[in-house]
Amino acid sequence: MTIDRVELFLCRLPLVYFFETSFGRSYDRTFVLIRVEGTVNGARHEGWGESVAEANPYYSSETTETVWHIIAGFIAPLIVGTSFAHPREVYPALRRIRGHNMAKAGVEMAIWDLFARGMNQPLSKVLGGTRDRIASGVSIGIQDSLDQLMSKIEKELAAGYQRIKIKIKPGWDLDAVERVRKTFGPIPLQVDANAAYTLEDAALLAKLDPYDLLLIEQPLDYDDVMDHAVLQERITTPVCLDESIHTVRIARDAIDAKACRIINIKPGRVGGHQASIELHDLCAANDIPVWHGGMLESGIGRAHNIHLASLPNFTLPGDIAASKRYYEPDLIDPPIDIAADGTIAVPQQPGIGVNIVRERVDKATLRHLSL
Ligand code: OSB
Ligand code: MG
Repeated sequence: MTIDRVELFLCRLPLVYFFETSFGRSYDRTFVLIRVEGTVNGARHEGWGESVAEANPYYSSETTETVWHIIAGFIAPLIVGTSFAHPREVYPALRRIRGHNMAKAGVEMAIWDLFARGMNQPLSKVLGGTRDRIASGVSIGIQDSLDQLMSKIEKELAAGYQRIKIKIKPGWDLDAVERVRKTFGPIPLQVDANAAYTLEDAALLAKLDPYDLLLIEQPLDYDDVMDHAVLQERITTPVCLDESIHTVRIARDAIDAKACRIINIKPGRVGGHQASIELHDLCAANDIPVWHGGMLESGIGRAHNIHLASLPNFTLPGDIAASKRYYEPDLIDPPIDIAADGTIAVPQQPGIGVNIVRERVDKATLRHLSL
């Protein structure tokens, strides 16, 4: 496989419903799409990826502008004109560039799509996926009131989603969880703090223990492992790390330190599909269940996530939901939807297996670059 073009699209789409985490509320999403062109076994193909960096450096230090800078200035020059026997070689080829996993992942994942299209196989097969449907859950942001939160949860349960995740922060935690349990009983429920607490809050977080949560996601800081290990000793709710797991090596350290019992995999955070497969395998070997996170992706990134989540150790429902919860219309047609049993079908067409509507991409594009 030889890559001969990398194209960048800086896009913005309004969200169907605002999304609020412990670091703020968003009404739209700005992201970079990556299109690659090249030759696989003598035939020309394209591939698409989506970088999950946001306009601001709040979830991660990367932003859409750093992604643009790093891809245009450093990744594309290493990729354009280069031949790879397999997309698993791409991430190691970028080793000289430290960090910037969201930039690397956007390009690496586009190359996996290109390769899978060239092999005439769904991406899931090429990644080693073993199921044709994935279990879907929803991530529900902080609302203006608990009543509003209850009505959102009611709607998502009625749609069939297999588990509910609510965002928490100091002041929007115990009361919210208590109210959800009182209203909905023993539904599969988990919480995500996006690093809003410190070890000083251990006693408060222990008060969540009786609510039988599936997990608490990233209670402490984004660069912390060891405080999470201390916290896990003080609470019975399983700790799940998101932000802290930037690399497979940090995951190994976190598992060894007993800093988490569950890991959330987002390919954008760890550098793409290859690093995600390695993280998935490491977790499987250590009896750490994994689930697939989400970053409010458009249908392009969402399709990649669905293929990756078809690997066997993704045993908990992921944050991969129907397109209509996020964007209307989505950049793909037909949009991604869930079945009544709360599962999503893995697309069976070659590559990511969804139809990208170019007019919609063009309409959402603020800036374009071809390298
Ligand atoms: O922490 O999982 C997170 C969205 C943006 C940034 C971080 C997170 C999230 C979500 C949304 O929880 C998951 C989704 O529905 O895509
Ligand atoms: Mg999270």
